[in-house]
Amino acid sequence: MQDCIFCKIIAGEIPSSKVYEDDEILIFRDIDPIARVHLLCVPKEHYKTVAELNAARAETLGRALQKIGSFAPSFGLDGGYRLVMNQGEAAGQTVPHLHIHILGGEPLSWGK
Ligand code: DGP
Repeated sequence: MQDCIFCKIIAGEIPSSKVYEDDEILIFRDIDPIARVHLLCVPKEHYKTVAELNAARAETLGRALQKIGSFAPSFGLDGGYRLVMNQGEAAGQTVPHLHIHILGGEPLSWGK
C-alpha cells in the first residue's frame, strides 16, 4: 500500500534494523522501543487487523508465530517475552498494517 510505513520498510524504501526476513514476513526493531528488546513482526501482505484474516493469511500468521518461537532465544528473549497485537485505534494501533510487537529482554509489568 502506497502510504503505509511498514510497506515502505518491507520494500526497502525506508531503512530499518532487520533481524529476520523470508518470503512472507519481516521482523525488525521498533523505532521507539518500550522494552529492552522491542521487535515488530509484520506479514509482507498489507492488511490492518485480524478481522481481515483469510485462510492464507492465517497460515502465514501461524508460521510467523512459529518463527518467533524458534528465534526468540537468539533475539535475547530467552527469559520470556510478550506478544502484543493492537487492533484498531482505540487499542493504540497507529500503523494500519498488521504487526506483532515482541517485547522482552527485561522483566515486564502488566497494565492496560
Ligand atoms: P502500534 O502503535 O501498535 O500501531 O505500533 C506501531 C509501532 O511502529 C510503534 O511502536 C512504533 C513503530 N514504528 C512506527 N514507525 C516506524 C518506523 O518508521 N520504523 C520502525 N522501525 N518502527 C516504526
